[in-house]
Amino acid sequence: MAAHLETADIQGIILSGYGHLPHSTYLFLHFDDRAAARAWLRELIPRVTTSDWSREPNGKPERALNVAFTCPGLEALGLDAETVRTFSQEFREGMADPSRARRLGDIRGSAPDLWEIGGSKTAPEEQIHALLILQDRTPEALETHRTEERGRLPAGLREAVPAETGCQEKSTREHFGFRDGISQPAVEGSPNTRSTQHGCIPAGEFILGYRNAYEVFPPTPYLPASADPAGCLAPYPPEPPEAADRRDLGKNGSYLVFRKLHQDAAAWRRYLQEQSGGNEAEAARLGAKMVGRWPSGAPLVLAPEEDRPELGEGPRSNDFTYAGPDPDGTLCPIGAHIRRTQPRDALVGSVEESLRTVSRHRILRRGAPYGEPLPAGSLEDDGQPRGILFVCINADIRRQFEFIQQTWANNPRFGGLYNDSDPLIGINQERGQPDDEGPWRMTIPQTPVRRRLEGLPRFVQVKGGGYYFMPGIAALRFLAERGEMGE
Ligand code: N7H
Repeated sequence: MAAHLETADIQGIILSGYGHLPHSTYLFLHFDDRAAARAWLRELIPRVTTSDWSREPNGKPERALNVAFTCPGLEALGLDAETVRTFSQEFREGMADPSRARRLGDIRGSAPDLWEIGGSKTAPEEQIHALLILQDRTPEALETHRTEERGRLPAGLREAVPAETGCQEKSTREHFGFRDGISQPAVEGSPNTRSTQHGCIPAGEFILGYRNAYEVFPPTPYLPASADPAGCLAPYPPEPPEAADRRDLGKNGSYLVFRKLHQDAAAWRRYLQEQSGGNEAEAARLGAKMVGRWPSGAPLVLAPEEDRPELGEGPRSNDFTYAGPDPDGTLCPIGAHIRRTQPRDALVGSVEESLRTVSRHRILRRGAPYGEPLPAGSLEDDGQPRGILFVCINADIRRQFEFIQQTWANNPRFGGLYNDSDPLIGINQERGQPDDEGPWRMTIPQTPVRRRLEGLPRFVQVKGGGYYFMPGIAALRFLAERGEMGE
């Protein structure tokens, strides 16, 4: 039976992509003063959007506000070292840590020492402590919202780096020309979930305090009950026999991954043009083979020959598998971006085994494109910032986000391939990198002979990132009111 989710305690962005609020802004805050930070948080909590929309006038929030913290941010709020140690290692180390960067393939032009946000060269006084995400219906409403929230930042709190702004309207395409954000896991027990043909993913894959795909509770941060005399927090562990002396700081919270990913749209267009000898239809076909969907979102498995926009909309857009119709990747290449990042029933062994394994490596994607599109037809980079503000939610960063990036996207031998990489987010050729360090390729099975794309440029560059903890509402209150211990 699906677990009952405590929606009023779960931040709204965890269970909803807020499709009706496509305009988003990301404020990166630094706390200079602990008391000011706590006072700000206390005052912020009533405005935090939860997943309980039962009292919203039109059944949906008019605007959304969600908040998450880095590990230094929790320390700056006064969380003691012993409690901080109960958070996951990857969260404590942070995305810019050399061992995380190695796993993620954040090297050369994507290395954390070059980042604009959260990089390894960030001075202590510029460190990011909190991420405030605002979402609204229109750019004007977003501007008003941002001005209001900025006006509420007290002395002792400031923006560490410039804010980012994204837009994920249904009609807009990301910078390589594709519809994005189509496939999301269905979360068991969520009010917003429509189950897919393969059912739902257990809530504990995305929310701490519920059973996950291993049927156990995900690791969660905790603290001694003596630190929570008012009993704000849930018992830990979440089921009997409870340890009477511990409280669960993670309950109804999650981990949020942020990545600023620059897209070189001109390089993408040039590469497709070169590889197709200037034939537009062939360029579109190759682009679709690299993504696994056509620009409309129609999946290649269902529309192998040409784009069929009616298949890019609605439930059909996600109603497909690989093992039966396409075991060899003739319709959708095994190395295509969507097949690597969610291999569905075709990863290992039987269909059931594959689905079970894949269910342990899912993420809820919540990001949005940023920047103006490269003008139509242009093949030259105009130097403007554009890309995706990639945001995803998962209960276990290492087993979910990092695994997808490292073991599926960056893996040269993924799915029986040899020396290929994800054409969108893999470690491909950077400007000036000698050809013999390659081959940076992608295999497209087809008859009579397979096609090999060689010398794939690194179209996507990492410009920033961070690992955040997004607490439940009770835990937010705890952090604001009682977090100071052992001082
Ligand atoms: Fe990807 N793109 O816009 O071309 N992605 N992605 N992604 N991605 C997907 O199915 C893209 C990135 C996933 O369930 C689509 O929603 C770009 C990272 C996953 O079938 C398109 C960038 C990671 C899926 C893109 C980027 C992922 C997915 C098809 C970087 C994780 C769902 C639309 C700039 C580490 C797969 C859709 C499924 C789909 C694009 C990044 C993961 C069009 C440009 C970093 C899990």
